[in-house]
Amino acid sequence: MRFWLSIAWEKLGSGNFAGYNIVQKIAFARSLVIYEDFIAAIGEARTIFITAHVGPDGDTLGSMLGFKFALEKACPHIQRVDCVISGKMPDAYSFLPGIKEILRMETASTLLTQYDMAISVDCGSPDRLGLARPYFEGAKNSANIDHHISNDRFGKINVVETTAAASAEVAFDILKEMRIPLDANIATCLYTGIVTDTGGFKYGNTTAKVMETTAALISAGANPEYIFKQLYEEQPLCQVMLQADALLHTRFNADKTIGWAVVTRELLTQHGALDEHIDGLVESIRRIDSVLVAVVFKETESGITKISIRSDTHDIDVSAVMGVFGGGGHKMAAGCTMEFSITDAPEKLLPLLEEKVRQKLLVP
Ligand SMILES: [Mn+2]
Repeated sequence: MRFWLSIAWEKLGSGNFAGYNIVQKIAFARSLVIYEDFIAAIGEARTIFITAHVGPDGDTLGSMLGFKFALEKACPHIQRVDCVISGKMPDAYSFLPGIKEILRMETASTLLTQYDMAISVDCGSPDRLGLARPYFEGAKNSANIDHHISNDRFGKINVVETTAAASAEVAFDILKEMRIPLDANIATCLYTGIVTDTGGFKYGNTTAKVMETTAALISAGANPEYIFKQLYEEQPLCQVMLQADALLHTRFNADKTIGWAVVTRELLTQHGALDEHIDGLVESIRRIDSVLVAVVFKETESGITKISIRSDTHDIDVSAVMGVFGGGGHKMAAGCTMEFSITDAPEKLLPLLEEKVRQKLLVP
């Protein structure tokens, strides 16, 4: 431990870390120690299972595939790397290289009964692994690679960097430490993870380190114009119309500091839209000048309600409110699943948000 800390200290003094603030430097020094455990575990593994949370996003898929490409390319001792998710796969990321090789738990028929090593990326809690959970827990060794503040350290090895903007940034740091050279495929996947989790480099998590990482990814072959177009400029008509409809019916509290939209199954059917087409709606509500907290309530197929929530200020921690209902995420972007119907869920959640907003407004 001491040995690694001294190496970390030396590296930090080397001038390669100009973009790091002090919190990031300390986090990096601590991470180096954990990276060693991870790298040693990879060295011993012949079969690897990579999984992530249900309802994967750009960071989830980009990090999974980035790892897959890197391990296959640089670790000849590894015989197979299976990327598997539970539940539906969104269409929006079909441009990612290797995306077709991601298996779905529901239909995968070639999985091993036990893997040497399971890696979970971008997932804060084992509950969110869905059907992949027994494979993660049954593997001989496991690593939990993530950046969510609410992460409950469920792996045997936990590389959880809460100062990182994206799991793809954590993946980049690990690959750098493993001295695996990047190529265009790895870079495209990791770039996608970072661009999606920083909202296109707009959120407060867009640090100098993020920009340095991004620069390295572009140098390695990621094409920002192409990736941006695939992510943001190719929305299906049903998505635009669904969101226009939901936005038109957005409701507000008295002083319009809380805005919420309700998406029922009926509304989705009316527009011929799928659950994934709701992505981005909560940001549209957050963008309204008076809004401090934006919420989207989505009725799920099983009749319970999923919440997606955003805070417009560092002073309101919506991840804590989601924790009350068993959810979590980041301070300014979080979510949960409520065991209430789409009509009851707002009544349960909104008073708690009202209280949070009042507390914030009372402080000068
Ligand atoms: Mn993420």
